[in-house]
This record gives sequence, structure tokens and C-alpha cells, in this order.
Amino acid sequence: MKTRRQFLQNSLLGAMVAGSGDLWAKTAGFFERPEKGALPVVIATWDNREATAAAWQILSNGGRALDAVEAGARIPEADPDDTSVGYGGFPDRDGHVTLDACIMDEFGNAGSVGFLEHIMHPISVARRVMEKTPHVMLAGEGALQFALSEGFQKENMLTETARKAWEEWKVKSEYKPVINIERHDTIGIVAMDARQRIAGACTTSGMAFKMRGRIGDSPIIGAGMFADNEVGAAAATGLGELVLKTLGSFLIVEEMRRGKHPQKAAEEVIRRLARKYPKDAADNQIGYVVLDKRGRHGAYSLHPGFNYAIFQRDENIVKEAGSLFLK
Ligand code: SD4
Repeated sequence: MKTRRQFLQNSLLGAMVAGSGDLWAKTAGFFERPEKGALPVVIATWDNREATAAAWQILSNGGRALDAVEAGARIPEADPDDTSVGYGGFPDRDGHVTLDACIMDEFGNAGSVGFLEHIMHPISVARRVMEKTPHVMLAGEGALQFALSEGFQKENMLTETARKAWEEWKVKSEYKPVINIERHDTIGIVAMDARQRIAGACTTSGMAFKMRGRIGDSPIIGAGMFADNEVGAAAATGLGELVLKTLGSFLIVEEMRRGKHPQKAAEEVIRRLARKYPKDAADNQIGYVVLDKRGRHGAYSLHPGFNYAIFQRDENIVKEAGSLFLK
């Protein structure tokens, strides 16, 4: 004989199966219907329009958000003129270029590398960590060893320009974060594809002339980037130490989960960190780009000067983000 509980369980299961044709309606609140024309979409920190274009190439052909953010992140990684990502990135105080990156897919899988040297595309190594190992993060020697075993080439990441900048820095050897309100290009990139799958990536050479061994926020899941397919995604740029202490990207996604618009979620998190770390916030820049499940976006920073690239509705544009502090 069936117990009342079994009966309830069975009828609930029956209702779920019968109703699976309109999963959106049944699970409203989690699986938000996208706004009209909002998909696909990709958004990146700074004027990384070449990166959003590379991502769009994949998204507009019905591709997967994960492939799109990886393709986007690879653009500044290979650009010798971008002095805060990959090849051409400024070295640490000992003259070594060390790289941080992370990536997440629509299932919540994550991969990351920290303090990785000699590899042109840390974002692709992060993806391999996610897809081919039981781990989330590999660092330093071990990350390099894994990359080489996966067929990545060992290369010199220090360009002549970066080496000269380091020589000049050594004259004074002043160790303070040079990350401020001037333009820098660490890329955090989040996307949603035509099938409403959300993914994110983040890649950087970190703070210029940092201490050897320093790892920033960019490879830390929830700090430099966080993506949750039910809700949305966020990515950070700026003083990594401050992002690390506040787990900003995770927090923004959680604010959206509680119902906030991406813009309001970013503003809330920036305000909160400025309240908690007023001195750091006054002297340093942090910026976030945010995307939600409906295809709406937001961006916000501590100080003026933070911009972002967004490719949506066949248009690739740069926008100036609002900021907590005014000029
Ligand atoms: C870091 N968040 O390593 C990075 C730096 C950055 O543009 O965003 N630079 O702290």
C-alpha cells in the first residue's frame, strides 16, 4: 500500500515530467526568461572590443558561451601592447612575467591557474584544469608542468617594452600598487549564448612589479570572476587585494539572486567595500562588469575612468561605467 508521502512524491514527479515542456514557466525565478533580443551577449572589462568581437564570432554562430569567453580572453593574452595581460604583461619585481587566469562554464565547473610562467594562453590552461583534472586550481611549477604535458609551448613572455619599464621601475623600486584610475586592461569577460548558457573568464599578468609569488584576485573563483547559470555572472578588474578581501564577483551574483538588477548589485558591492576599506577604496580603482540571466547588464567602479565593452544586438560598443567617487 502506498503511504501518503509516496503518493505526494509520485504525483509531484508526474507533474514535473508532464510540465517539462515549459520549464521556464515552471521554474520562474531561477530560469528567467531573457529580454527580447538580449541574447546572445558578451561584456568585458575595459575597451576590449577585439575580445568581445572574437567572442561574438562564436556566439552569433550559435556557439557556446564557454568557447566565446575563452576566445575573447585569448585576444589580450597574445597582444604584446597590452601590459597587464599575458604576453607583454609587466613582470614582477624580479623581472618575471607571472600569470593568473580562471574560467567557469554553465554547469558551475571551474578551472584556474595562478603564478603561471612562460605560457601564452593561461586561460586555455585554466580550461584544461577544469576539464581534464579533478582539481580547480593549479599554481606555479605544477601549473607549468601540467601546461607542458598538455602540449602548450614554453615561451618568453617578457617583451622589450616590458623589460625597459621594469628597468626604469628598478631605479626607484617603489613598491606600491600602480593600479589606480588610469587605464589598464586586465580582462574579465562574461557571456550568455543563444541557449541562455552563462560562462565567464578572467586573465591577467597582475599588478606590475608585484612581489614574486603574489597571486591576485583574477584566478580566484568568486573574487576575479563568478558565474552561476541560474542567476548571472560578474568579473572584476583593479586592485586584486581588495577584490580578494570582499569576494566581489560572488557577492554581486548573490545580490542578483536576491532580486537585484545587475547595475544595482554592482553598486551595492562597490559601496560595501568602500565602507569597509575606506582608505584602500580612496586610493585604488576597482571595476566590475555584470550580466544576468535575462541578458541585462551592469558596470560600476570606485573611481571615474572605468569603461567596458559590450557586444549585443549586433553592436560592439564601449561604455563608460558610473562610479562611487566623482572626479
Ligand atoms: C590583479 N585584478 O592582479 C588584477 C589586476 C588588474 O588591470 O585588474 N589590472 O590584482
